[in-house]
Order: sequence, then C-alpha cells, then structure tokens
Amino acid sequence: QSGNAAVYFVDRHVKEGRANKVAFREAAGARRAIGYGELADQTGRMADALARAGVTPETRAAMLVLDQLEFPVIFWGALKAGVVPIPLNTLLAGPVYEVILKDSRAAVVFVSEELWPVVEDAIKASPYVRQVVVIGENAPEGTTSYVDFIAGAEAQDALDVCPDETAFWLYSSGSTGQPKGVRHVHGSLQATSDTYGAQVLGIREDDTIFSVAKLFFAYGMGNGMTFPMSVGATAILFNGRPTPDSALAVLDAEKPTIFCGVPTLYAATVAHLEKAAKPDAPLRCCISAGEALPEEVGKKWRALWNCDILDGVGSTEMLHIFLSNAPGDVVYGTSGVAVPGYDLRLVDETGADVGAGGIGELLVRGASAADGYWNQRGKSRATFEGEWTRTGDKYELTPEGRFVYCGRTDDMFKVSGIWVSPFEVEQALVSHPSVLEAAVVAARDEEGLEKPKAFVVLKQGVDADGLEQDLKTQIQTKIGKWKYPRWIHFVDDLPKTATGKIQRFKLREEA
Ligand code: 3SK
Repeated sequence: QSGNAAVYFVDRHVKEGRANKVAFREAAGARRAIGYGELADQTGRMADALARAGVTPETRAAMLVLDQLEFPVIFWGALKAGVVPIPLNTLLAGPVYEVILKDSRAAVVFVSEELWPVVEDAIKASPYVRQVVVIGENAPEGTTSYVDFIAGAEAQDALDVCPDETAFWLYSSGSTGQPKGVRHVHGSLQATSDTYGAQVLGIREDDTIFSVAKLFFAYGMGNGMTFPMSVGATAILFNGRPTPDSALAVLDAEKPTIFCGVPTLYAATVAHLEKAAKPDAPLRCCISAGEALPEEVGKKWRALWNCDILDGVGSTEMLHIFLSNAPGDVVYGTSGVAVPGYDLRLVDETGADVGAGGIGELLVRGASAADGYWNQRGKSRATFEGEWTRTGDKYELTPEGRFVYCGRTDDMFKVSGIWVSPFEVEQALVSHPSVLEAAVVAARDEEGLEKPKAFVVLKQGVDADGLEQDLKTQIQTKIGKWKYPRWIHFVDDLPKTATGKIQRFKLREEA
C-alpha cells in the first residue's frame, strides 16, 4: 500500500463500502455534508487542479480556511498531489501572515472569503505567492474562485510517496510569539490515530465527533479530521467562535457522541450551566487539551453530563496527545499516564532522570514526532534530541505513576528557596466559587525577591470587594503558606494564544 496518508484516510473507505457514509457535516448556516465517496472524488480532482495549475510536488500551499467542507478537500487533495498544505491559524493578524508566507515561500494560498480582508496585504507583499484561490461567491480581482479552480479537473490517484516524506506543516507560535514551521510526515497521521485515537479515545465508526478546537490546530486536526476518518466516523464542522452558547447549541442540534474542548471553554460552560438548562446530547466521551484542566471543572462537568473529561497533553511537535487520562482511569488534577505507543521521561537541568516524587522537564518518544522546524536548525536541535522530543513543560511524577502539570519550564520560580508551580496556585484559586479563571506569575517585592502575583477573572455578577483576603487565606490553607499570591489583580480577561493557552510572558511584563 502507498505511504500517502490520503490512501488510508480517504480512498480506503470507498473500497471498504463507506462511500455513502457522511464524513463531514457543517453545523451552522448551509449545513452542507460530504460523504466518503464524494470526498475521495473531490480530493482526486483537487490533486488534478493543482497539477494543472503547475503546482508541483513539494510546493507549499498555505490554507487560511475556516472549518468548512473545503478544508478536508484541499488538505487531502494537496496530499494526493504531493503538495504540502500549511493550514494556518485563522485568527492571526495581517503582519503575522506576511511573516509566515515569506518564511514558508508558499506558492499557492487558499483563503475563505471571510478572511480575505485580513490576509490581502500579506499576500500582495509576498514575492512567492503565484496563485490565490478564494472559497466563496466572489473572487476578488487577481484571485481565482474555488469553483473555477477545480472546474474541469478529473480525479487523480494519490501520488505514491514514502511514509517518511513531508506531508504538511503547521505553524506553532508556542506561548511566546515567534511562529515556527513544524514539518510533519505522512506516516505521523496514522501514528496518532493508531495510538491516541484508537487506544484512548476508542473512536468507532458509529461516532459523531465535535471539536471546538479548529482544524488548523494539531489538536483540532486529529479530533475533527484524522481520528473520525481513521474509522469512517462523522465529524461536525463548526466555523463560528466557540462560546458556551454556541457550543451548547451545536451539542443540542448535532447530538455528537464525542466532544473535544479546551479548559477555558469547559470552565465557562460549567459556570454558564449554573444558570441555564443543559441540552440533551448522547455524549459518551469528552476530551480536553491545550492546557491542564482544573480539577474542579472536570468534577463539575462529570456531575452535569455523567461523562468524564479525559484531560491530556499534546503538542504541535508530536502532532497529538501523548499523555492522558483514559476511560475508566481518570484522576482529575493529573494529566494521566503515557498514551500506549509513547514513552515519557522527566529530566532535571543536568539531563539526569527524575524519579517518582520529583519535578523535571517532560521528554517524549513516539512515532508521530515532527521531522523538525523549517529553517530553524538551532531550535530543531534543541527540541528534537534523537528519538526524544523536549516539551518545555515541567511535571511531577506521583508515587502512583501519574503526571501532574507544574508549568512551563520558564514559568516556575522559587519562593524562599522552594519551587512554586504557578499552575498549582491557579488551580487553588479557581476552586473558589467566585473565580472563573486565574493566572499566576512571579513578581518582585520591595526587597527584589520573587513572590506569586495573581491575575483573577471573577464569575459574572461577583463583586471583588473583600475577596482578596479570602482568596489569600484559601491558598495558604489549601497548598502551603509560602505559595499564596502577595498581590491579586482582578481583570476582565487573561491574555491567551488563539488556542487558549495563557500568555504568562505578557503578564510577567505587566508584573
Ligand atoms: O496543547 C496540547 O495539549 C495539544 C494537544 C494535541 C495536539 C496539539 C497540542 C498543542
């Protein structure tokens, strides 16, 4: 069998009798759907259209595409043609697109018409873009409409490639800013579905899955595209902004069996459901990633839906989740254990292994690791150490063998010579009934010594008066006297990346 991932994820379903099974269904608006048979045909035509447009194998094609039916067609069509798609975060600003288009030297850009105004100037400023294809009714001057681009194309078979060939890139900006192109190979896609998809999520052909994380994000790509496609299940595509209202409306209308969220949305939805009615949805499994899920939120969600949230940890570099709680083995407040197929190690600053009870940086080994960063040799060498990939996250290994998140390696700090995990303090803050979200960083006191400082978002309608002392006392009694935040700032929201990670570096600058 060909090493082209499109053969396994797309064309195989026609041979196995799933041509009429719905692969993707749009949640709102047009409510269009596409079956596995039509997807195989359209992706074959997309491959032909790319070839006819002179887009040769290994050329990069940037995708600034919302979660809509064209996304999987372009992505898998490009893979069939040997062209390298680069799904981009649809929430970035124009100047960042300019940096990415120049860095990647993408020759083709696919754009959803809604996003054209944000990216127009960046496209014009890139000397490498030769063709722009706009998905929508009106193609602006100098661009081709999606419909015209594939008109007359005839379905082609997938190019025969080796599983080790670069299939696609994702840009990771991490929590600190500068985008890095992460190069993934064809074989990595099946590696994630054979491990996390099959052995933790346990996805089945009769599942319907809804991911609020978008397809451009590695977490969303697995949840909303490759995992359902690995078994011939159905994925719901939702191109709106995920809020408690919009997510609950999709759960109500589409009745998914699997829901994939992020901690911020779970927390806001749990708070929302204190005052609103819960819709009926046949959820059998919920998952969370992006950042650690607060214990309280997991427990409340479970009580509401009678369904656990499997909290896990992944990275763009590893493509999906490699450390997770599993069905029947959930301990809230922990990230769980290694996903079958992955090995984990904790190391100290000298590279020595850290045993149970200790804290160290997490390293991971598994078949889905990226091939490296594009044009960033120093960063590639520092992150991909042979078979092991450094995560930059600090974890504690409990005597029971579970991993507990402590923070990014550069977020941890010492108070009176003892390590403080900002995440532990944040967890203790959000367990207070008035607190919706919290972020903790180190700030210097009058003596120039580091102490915790907290930024706290209160639940709607809560008055901050008198709360500060209450919160400080709660932390002292819950997790340790020296760990309490010496300063508490009440704020309306926290700075976050597009994928929901708190940008502590921004708060550190403010502190
Ligand atoms: O941030 C995560 O936990 C994650 C999970 C799966 C895939 C990608 C990422 C970044």
